Amino acid sequence: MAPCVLQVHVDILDSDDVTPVFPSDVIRLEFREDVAVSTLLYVARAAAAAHATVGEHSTISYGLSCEDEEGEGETAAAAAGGDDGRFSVDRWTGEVRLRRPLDRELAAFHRFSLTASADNRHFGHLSVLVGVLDANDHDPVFSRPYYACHVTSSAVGRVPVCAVEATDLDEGENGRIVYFLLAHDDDDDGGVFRVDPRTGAIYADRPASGNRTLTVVATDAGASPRTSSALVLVTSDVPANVSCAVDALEMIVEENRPAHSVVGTVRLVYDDGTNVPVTRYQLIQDGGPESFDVDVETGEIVTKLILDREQQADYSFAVSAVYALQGLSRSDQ
Ligand SMILES: [Ca+2]
Ligand SMILES: [Ca+2]
Ligand SMILES: [Ca+2]
Repeated sequence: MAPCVLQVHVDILDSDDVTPVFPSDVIRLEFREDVAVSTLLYVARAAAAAHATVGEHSTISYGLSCEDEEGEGETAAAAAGGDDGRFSVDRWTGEVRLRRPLDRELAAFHRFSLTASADNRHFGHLSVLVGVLDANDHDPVFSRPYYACHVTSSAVGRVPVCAVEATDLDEGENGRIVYFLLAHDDDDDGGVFRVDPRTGAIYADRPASGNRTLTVVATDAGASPRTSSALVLVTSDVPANVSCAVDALEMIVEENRPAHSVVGTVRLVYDDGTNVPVTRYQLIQDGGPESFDVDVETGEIVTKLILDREQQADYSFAVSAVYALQGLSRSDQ
């Protein structure tokens, strides 16, 4: 019998002939940490291998896998998403999307690998490096909810009476803190205290008596600044000096003005010129008809009747003020 000869033709393709090729080995991307989940980050495009037969190896599918810290090798758990599922790639379109939020304060850098394959056996690789840029997503945080400050007579000027401190986890201007004191509508500090906007040190420009509460604010320098505040409880052993200040020691009023015409106002002030909170003013007239009156709350002095210069040209009287100071009630004339 004649031998049956079967001619077999074998094409040997090395892996280069069937492995899809990315345009480069590595690509670097950068996104702000507040980029929305589902955002399209990148579209992978691998070219079919040169010798791939149309209809056989022309359909490329993509996959995504984590790389380890050093970027060497790949973990086996890969197909669905890289970096604990933070990123995903569409198997057929190559669209890479964000699946979980970025957070620069936790990870400023991510790395994963895209794969492309036409036969599910030979894979082309693309390393993707994602840099995470800062967004201003943290408020300044004070080291304490409130601070205690004690003022002495000598602690004036260049020596800070205390210091506050706030930190901000953001980067650059988003984390640079500026301090300022909040002005209270009802305070009469008259600018006694100031805070160094950069260091948070608090200074008293004048001896300040009495206890008070300041509000210190920390704001970051981001484009949309974020702020927080803390209380500063100030105690003082500076004795309060109280003195009378009269708008005009010599008040002049024209004769024949109707009753209840305003003559002037008396005030009681501290040494620094701020008003003493007076609870009651009282007018003391020695003898004669009572020609004047004082508003018990405002210290405003008014006439009680029509004055006649020919009858009496000068009047003299005293005003007493009752005020509370450090728990004591005092009366000054
Ligand atoms: Ca963040
Ligand atoms: Ca911030
Ligand atoms: Ca941030």
